[in-house]
Amino acid sequence: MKLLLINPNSSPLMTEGIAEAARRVAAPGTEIVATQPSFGPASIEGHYDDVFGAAGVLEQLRLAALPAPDAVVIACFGDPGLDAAREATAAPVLGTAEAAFHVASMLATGFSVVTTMTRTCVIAEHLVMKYGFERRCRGIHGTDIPVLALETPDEAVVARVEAAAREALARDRSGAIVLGCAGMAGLCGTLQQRLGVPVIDGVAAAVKLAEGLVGLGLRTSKLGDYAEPLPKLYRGWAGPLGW
Ligand code: 2AL
Repeated sequence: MKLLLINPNSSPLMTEGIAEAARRVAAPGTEIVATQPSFGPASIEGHYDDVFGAAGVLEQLRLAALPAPDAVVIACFGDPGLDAAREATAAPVLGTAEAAFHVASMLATGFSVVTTMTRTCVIAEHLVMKYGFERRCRGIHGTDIPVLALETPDEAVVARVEAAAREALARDRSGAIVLGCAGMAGLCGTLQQRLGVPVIDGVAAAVKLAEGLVGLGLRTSKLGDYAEPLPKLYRGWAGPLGW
């Protein structure tokens, strides 16, 4: 199967790291095609960045239409453009946060999220509420590590995430840690080894869930709000993105 992995930020180096993490867990028959938008922010660290990241996801989804991917993963913890992408294709589309929350909930009664900039915590909080995980998510913790510092993480960065995770596990009485940034994908194995609890990277979780959905022959419902967008004129720079 062809899995389109879209990094919604415009950093090719981060795309490479995320793609590597995805390929480590992908089944032999899964081809990971990784890409990032041609425009927009180098990292997504707030609501403003998120809007442009979402538009970039749709740009890449439109460009990848032929041959159509069998599944799509949006590799950013804010899940930018997830609902819109589900309108734009019938292939299953998975978000990083959404996939991580589902997987964490099957491994522990409660989980904590450890993320990047503290200001992004509210974005994760909104997603917890949107997806209905309020009863399972016991805390969301910022580390104030900039997203781009995760492109080439040194031991100081890993130690900061580890310390935040340890504090979260104790303070929240959680049994699992969800990594709150796609850029943390490469740290997952090390952190799990050091913490001794399940550590969930949403990118890997989304890849495996996508393979599962494709294996089950399931596609996105086109009944209701995930039906194709209504055709209309898109003006200005967004012209080519109109349906
Ligand atoms: C992210 C992410 O996953 N990619 C990005 O650019 N920003 N999320 C985050 N919480 O910082």
